[in-house]
Amino acid sequence: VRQDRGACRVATDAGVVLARPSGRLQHEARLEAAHGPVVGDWVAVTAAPGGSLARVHAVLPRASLLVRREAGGAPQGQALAANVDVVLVVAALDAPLRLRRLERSLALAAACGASGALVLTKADLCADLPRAVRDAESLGAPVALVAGAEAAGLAQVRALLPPAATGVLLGPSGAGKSTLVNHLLGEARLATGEVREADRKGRHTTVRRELVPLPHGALLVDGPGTRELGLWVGDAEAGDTLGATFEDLEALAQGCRFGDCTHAREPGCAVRAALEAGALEEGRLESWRKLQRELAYAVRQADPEAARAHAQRVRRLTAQGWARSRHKRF
Ligand SMILES: Nc1nc2c(ncn2[C@@H]2O[C@H](COP(=O)(O)OP(=O)(O)OP(=O)(O)O)[C@@H](O)[C@H]2O)c(=O)[nH]1
Ligand SMILES: [Mg+2]
Ligand SMILES: [Zn+2]
Repeated sequence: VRQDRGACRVATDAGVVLARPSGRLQHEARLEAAHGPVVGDWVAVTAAPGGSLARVHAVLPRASLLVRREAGGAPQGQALAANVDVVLVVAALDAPLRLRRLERSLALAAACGASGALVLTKADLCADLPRAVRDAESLGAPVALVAGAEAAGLAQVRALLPPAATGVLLGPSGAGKSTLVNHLLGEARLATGEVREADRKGRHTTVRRELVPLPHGALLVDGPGTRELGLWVGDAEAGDTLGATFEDLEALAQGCRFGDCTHAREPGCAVRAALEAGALEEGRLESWRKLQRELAYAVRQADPEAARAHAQRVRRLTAQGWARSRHKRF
């Protein structure tokens, strides 16, 4: 239910205990971070005699794993939470919505085998509410509109999180994630922080990921604000879809003359036709392309078989390229 430095908190039938992963688990987690226990995991744990830390021996198979690509350095996944049903993408309405970022977060949820929904907070501070809602709804995910502790908004969030479902809040610092949890709890249990007046950004108040049982029976994971969200997939089977976010574009592409249309210069391209007719925004098409590439890369990383096939293809193409350029030159 919570990750601390070097230890974790595990909910057991005897209450929440502090536990440390076994040597073997720690070793595996060093090799591949996602092997270690993360918030939302079911684990096998034994109590330790004499008040020392309990021991986590194994992580049970996961129904889903929310992972993002770690910023910078070698490409690797950072597990955010396990057994996630719904990702609640949180955005505050005291600043313009950044649709591309929301789109990316929804795509990450889909790639990790979870469903995605948008939670727009600070509706009380929004200058043009109808427009914000229209923009958010254009992304094809359910939208909840929250204004502080106002009951209607909280009911919308609860409707996205059925009892026994596990949700994760995903959004930048200052978006109001912890505030939302507190309102759902009906008490100020989690720390919240003021945003900076100048740019409405938060101050990274929440520093640990934590799973909170809500009174209506759902579980909700709060955590530090996330700015960069690189696509990654929890396991090879889960992710080969960008989900509902791009369903309209995928349907459009079905109308292209060629099955492998890249929507660049091919004749009979339905996607370009929609662009030219003004029915589709260039930025959205770019975002779709970029996320498709990122997803394909992430799937290859998760699936050694696919990675090998890709490497072979690249080698073959490069060899052909070499052969062709030699042919040209001599
Ligand atoms: N007016 C208004 N303010 C809100 C609302 N939700 C949150 N806030 C304020 O926004 C600020 C940031 O809220 P937090 O809940 O700490 O934000 P957070 O997303 O948890 O931020 P980090 O923990 O830093 O990632 C606080 O001052 C809240 O009181 C809302 O619906 N309306
Ligand atoms: Mg917080
Ligand atoms: Zn096309």
